[in-house]
Amino acid sequence: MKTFLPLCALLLAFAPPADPGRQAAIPRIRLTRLFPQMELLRPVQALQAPGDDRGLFVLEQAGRVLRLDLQSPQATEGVTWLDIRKQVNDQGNEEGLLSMAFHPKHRENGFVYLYYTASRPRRSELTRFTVDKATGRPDIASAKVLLEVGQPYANHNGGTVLFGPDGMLYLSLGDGGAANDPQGHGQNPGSLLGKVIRIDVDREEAGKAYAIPKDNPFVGVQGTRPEVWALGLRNVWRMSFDRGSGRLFGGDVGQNAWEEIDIIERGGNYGWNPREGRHEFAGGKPGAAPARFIDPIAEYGHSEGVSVTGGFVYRGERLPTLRGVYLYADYAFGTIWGLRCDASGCGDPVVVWRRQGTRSMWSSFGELHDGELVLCAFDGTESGPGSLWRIDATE
Ligand SMILES: [Ca+2]
Repeated sequence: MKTFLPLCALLLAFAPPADPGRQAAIPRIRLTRLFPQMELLRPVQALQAPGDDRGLFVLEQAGRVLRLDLQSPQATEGVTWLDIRKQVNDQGNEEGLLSMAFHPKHRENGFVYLYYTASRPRRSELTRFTVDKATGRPDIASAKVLLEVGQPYANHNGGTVLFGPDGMLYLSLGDGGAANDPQGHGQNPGSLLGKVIRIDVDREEAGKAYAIPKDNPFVGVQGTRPEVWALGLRNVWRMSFDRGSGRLFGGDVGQNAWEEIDIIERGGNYGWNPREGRHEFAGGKPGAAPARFIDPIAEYGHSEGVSVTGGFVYRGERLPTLRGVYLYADYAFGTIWGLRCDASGCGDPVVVWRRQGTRSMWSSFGELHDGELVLCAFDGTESGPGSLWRIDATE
């Protein structure tokens, strides 16, 4: 006992502060332009590379990746780090270069994974590029396609690619497009469409450029794809792992009436298309297989927005009252909400920012190494310029 108590005190002193609980207050936020002199075209993601605290990598939907120097905030342009505009098909509003993820051991192996749409035939590709040590940039000739998924229509291509705390690669794929999920992908575990998938890119198995993790939920189940991690998702455009709880938060874009936020779990079925949000979906397939659907942790109707952009749980140091709040936005209306979850559930979402005097359409959130959050915007028109913002203060 004599040695136990001081040890306890020591452990408590070093434990991270616990989340204050789902009912704790959520502050309003203030946003400030990042790189105000810079004009970007359809920025869809902003992220940092392991070991590079100074660089901010920004994806332009047409197929360019720029590296911006955070120590040169008045710069007028970024350095083109990778240009795959020739490989990318960005004809449709939801087509193009959609997401990128650095391998957790990127500093050693130089691997970076890009998710984009391509044409002839219309498809989504997940491709690995390797950074050339001499130039510090990915070599186009190093491209290795890991996965190709046929896309029946131009819309609903997902998609976020990212690594989980387990070292596995996760990718969200939309239901294939059109409306009402006409081919029934959402509920079909034999298709990769309408899913979040999980693969092991550090190993390969016969016939694949990756391996199937043994604990994926459909391993060994006939008529299914073993890559599937979660199903019943219409079009998860943005998802992120909370570095505090390890949970995967996704924003699933709705069709007629409801936008939703989900905590995406192993084997979870999120209801599309028998359900949209927490509601029965009138256009759903009759006779859809009975299943236990997981309800969203938050939803909003189409009077408040029409296309959800999933964000991040704030885990930065600079804004203590925002710690533990999951932030997400509506792309078209520009509203930003905050939401707190704890072990027993989630509280009600609170509007933390409303568009006034700007035309920002939020395409994406990004999390910096220090936990601070940035946002990518299209500035009022879908073809026009875009901008970067950071969450600067709370009120
Ligand atoms: Ca759902």
